Amino acid sequence: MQKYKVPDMTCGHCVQTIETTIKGLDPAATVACDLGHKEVTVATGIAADRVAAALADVGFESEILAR
Ligand SMILES: [Cu+2]
Repeated sequence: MQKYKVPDMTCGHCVQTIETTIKGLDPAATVACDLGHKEVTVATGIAADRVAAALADVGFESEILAR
């Protein structure tokens, strides 16, 4: 399970953007956003660096906590 810290994820709209972006990379991905902790948990076969790069492209810098 991949885990990311996403400090700029502050509301439901951010969550929507993040989910849509990750599912755009991998439609089979499972994405869980924890707004309180600003953490995103992802189950996917896509490399964490690619997921982080896609999030950066839509304005969300992230720190990979688990790959
Ligand atoms: Cu937002």
